[in-house]
Amino acid sequence: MSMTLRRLTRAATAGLVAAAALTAAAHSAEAADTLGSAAAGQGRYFGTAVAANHLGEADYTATLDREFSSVTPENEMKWDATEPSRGTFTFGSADRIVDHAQSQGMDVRGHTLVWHSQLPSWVGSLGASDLRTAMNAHINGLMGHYKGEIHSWDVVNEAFQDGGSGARRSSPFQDKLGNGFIEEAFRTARAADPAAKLCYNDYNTDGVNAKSNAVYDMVEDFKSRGVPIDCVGFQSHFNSNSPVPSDYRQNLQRFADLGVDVQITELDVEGSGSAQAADYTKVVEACLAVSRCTGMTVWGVTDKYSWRSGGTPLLFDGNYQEKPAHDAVLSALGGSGDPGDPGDPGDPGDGTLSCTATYTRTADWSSGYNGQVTITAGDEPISSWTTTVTLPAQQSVSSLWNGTPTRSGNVMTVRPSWNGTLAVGASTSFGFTVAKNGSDAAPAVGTCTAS
Ligand code: G2I
Repeated sequence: MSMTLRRLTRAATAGLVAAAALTAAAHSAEAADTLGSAAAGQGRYFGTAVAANHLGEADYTATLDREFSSVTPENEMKWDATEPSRGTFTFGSADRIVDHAQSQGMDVRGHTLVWHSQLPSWVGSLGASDLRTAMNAHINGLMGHYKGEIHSWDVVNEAFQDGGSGARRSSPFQDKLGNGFIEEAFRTARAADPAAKLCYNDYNTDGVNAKSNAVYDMVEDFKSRGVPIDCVGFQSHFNSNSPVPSDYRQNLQRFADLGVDVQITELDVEGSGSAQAADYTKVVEACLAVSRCTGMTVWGVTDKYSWRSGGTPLLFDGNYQEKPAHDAVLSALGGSGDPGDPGDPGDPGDGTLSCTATYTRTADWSSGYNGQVTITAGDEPISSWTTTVTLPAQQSVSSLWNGTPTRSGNVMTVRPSWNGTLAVGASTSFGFTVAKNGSDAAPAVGTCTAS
């Protein structure tokens, strides 16, 4: 789609997009049972990286549309995808993602304008002056095409070396244009789309270390000289070699204190089960503790398409089932989960065994009555239950069926006979015959305890 056509089309569909956004807002007010709606309740977005070639897969798209409020094209906006030869822009795959996101009322993060990787070879062969011109033309080409449609752009990605030196990474831009290429890219980007938040994005900068210190110094310098920068992206790719740092929140906060937003841009945590869930919780809690942490993006929808698929680092498994990490994130975001969705906080499968006991009088005559207590299992299957029936002082029980009583004074503790095992929400009951002995009062039924 041409630039002009893209803007015209966008204007024509603005009403539709607004309607979709309203639907999303209404949904979030109703029940925070998805990642996106729960995050919205905290004033944050919750996004995912998306690959255009999976959008035709029904389960992929259904999960994406249901759970996420922001998308980042995983590869489709990179230089090799968008300007494979000089001056020829190809936006087909990126447009598919942006159009899809807009049709669902989702925001879009732009990733990424100036990066040493996925860079077509023609860029590396240019001399300094040509390279500067080409870099600015590339920024203008992308940001112009999507002007007004991208909430945040990763203007420069991964420009610092790993390790202790805090030095810049070698790249055609660094090697030929020097440190000043980053500043120039940000200035060009501000002019190209003044509405977009301009981010510097990197990895292994998640805790306080030499690399994050170097980025910090750059941001501090930019802010002091008025170089336009609005946010810093922390990729947050974690595994056992690179765990969630203990000073993660503190690091986010010190950048925020420089006067920029912070965003978690490519989150994934290798692992499974409760350990993975606990790491995700730490990340979400750190972001929520920093008021300028405006949102989080996980680096993919499903484990099976992750760049680290062997490490199962995402929130949905290969069959799009919610993992414990999903439920932990939802819970940390203050969400409550869908009824019937095993594992969601407060919902079936959260591990809490429970039951209720309710009393009714089923028969009545002058000298006696029959009582019945119905036991109903809660959100988990149970294998046994216990409750008490306390009779008024004069009354006495002459018989009891479908339960095993133990008497202590006027208190009967009742356990199952044959009927201890109950499925989720299933009921059984026991009954008893009482001699009134002059008292017609009802017995008191105690709390039901399940095991
Ligand atoms: O490496 C993880 C991420 C680190 N930060 C920047 C991100 O842009 C980066 O994303 C990954 C994508 O998730 C991968 O999907 O970037 C990789 C390349 O640098 C992407 O991998 C590439 C493969 O290397 C190519 O062979 C493949 O053609 O994905 C391409 C498209 O599927």
